[in-house]
Amino acid sequence: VDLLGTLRGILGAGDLLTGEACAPFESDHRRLYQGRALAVALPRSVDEVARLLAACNAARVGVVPHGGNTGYCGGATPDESGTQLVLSLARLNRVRSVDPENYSLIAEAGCVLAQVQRVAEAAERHFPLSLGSEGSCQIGGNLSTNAGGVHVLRYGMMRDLVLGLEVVLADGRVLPGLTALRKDNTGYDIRGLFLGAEGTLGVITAASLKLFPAIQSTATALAAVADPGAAVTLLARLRAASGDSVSSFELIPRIGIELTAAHIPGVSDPLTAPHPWYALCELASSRLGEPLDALLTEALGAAYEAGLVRDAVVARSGRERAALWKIRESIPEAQRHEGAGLKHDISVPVSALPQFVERGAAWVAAHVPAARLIAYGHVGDGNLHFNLQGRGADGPALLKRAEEVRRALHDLAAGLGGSFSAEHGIGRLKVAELERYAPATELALMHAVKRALDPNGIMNPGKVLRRS
Ligand code: 2HG
Ligand code: ZN
Repeated sequence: VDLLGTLRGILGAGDLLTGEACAPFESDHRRLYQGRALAVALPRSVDEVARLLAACNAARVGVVPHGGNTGYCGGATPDESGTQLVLSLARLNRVRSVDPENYSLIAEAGCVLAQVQRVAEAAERHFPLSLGSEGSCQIGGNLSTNAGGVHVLRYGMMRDLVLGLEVVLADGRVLPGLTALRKDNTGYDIRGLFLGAEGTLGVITAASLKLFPAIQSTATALAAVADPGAAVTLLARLRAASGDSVSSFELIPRIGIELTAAHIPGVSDPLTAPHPWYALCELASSRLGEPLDALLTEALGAAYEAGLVRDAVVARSGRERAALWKIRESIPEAQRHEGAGLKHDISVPVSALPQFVERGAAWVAAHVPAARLIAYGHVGDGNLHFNLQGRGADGPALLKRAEEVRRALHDLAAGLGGSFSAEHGIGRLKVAELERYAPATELALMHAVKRALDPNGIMNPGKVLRRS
């Protein structure tokens, strides 16, 4: 039987794309990967997803789940064979219910993250996952990659925000699990397997998510510091001094200010003199009228007296706050303007972060002197985007050295008890890295789980694990 004919019978008119129409689904947003799809399916119900997977499983056709396509590791791009079906969850995009008293809501996989944040806000609640691509990334992708972002230090990663999941298994069976329970000790954490699995075990179609009290007061500052060590010490002090109300703490290097000011309209250096490093700090509280500005100003003043902070600016309005965040959020875009570069998404214990930066920067200076280091990100989580940027014609030469640079930096992170993938996942890009750094026993268990849940190997083949 002709699979496309079967799929057409399952889906509504216009919900199966072929030929040219597949193009937007065949490459990642950075265009590092270019695949070719058999077709793109855009189901509108869980039942359609289930029937579609059953059909693909029977036909042994690979299925590549696809969300907002904002990933960094090629996890949502089909391979070059033209035989894989891309399964877009975009039309499964309803918030099914909100339960303010239970502090939870149920959202379908294709909901855009910002949409979920808005629905929570309308119910006087807060959904805390927040990242640069929140206007286009989708909940299914956030769940499948265990997304992080800028509030992890306070609320945890996506995995920590999940109460229940609804999943369609590779053979089309539906795993119903949209509970909204904080407590539920009933055997193995089967649902947990799908979080961070990048669609290699099944397709998440909906999730029951945790909400928090609405944020009523915030205070935001950009503090200049001498080095990442000072930033780490400042964070520890701020957490203690603020009743643990630090909700973001992001490291920005001088070059981050320079590149965003050069490329992004409206961005300028808010301080009078240049400094080597900056920390973007934010406090947040659910209490109305909490004097967080005063608290932050006082804590930064004390840190200045102690020689920890060199200068600082506290935002006095929503506009000033947005301007500070714009510097941080625009770094990836500014990097794109500068041409080719290498990205690394490492994490180490927060206490080891200064050492990582020092040793990593020394390695880059010694071995890749032409590259500019742009190390920035989520200090509070020990997670840095340790990126190397080429300059014009140097870009392609830098890309040729990706393997060597990756090895040095990932070995350095591993040596400090860290990870080569903090929040961007494995996708296609880091399959070999997982094989190298995961303990052999763990890798064997991953393959065993994969075989158990997807015996025909149809779910996102070649992502996370090598095809076996
Ligand atoms: C961020 O924190 C994203 O801005 C992207 O995770 C990081 O571009 C990057 O390397
Ligand atoms: Zn990040």
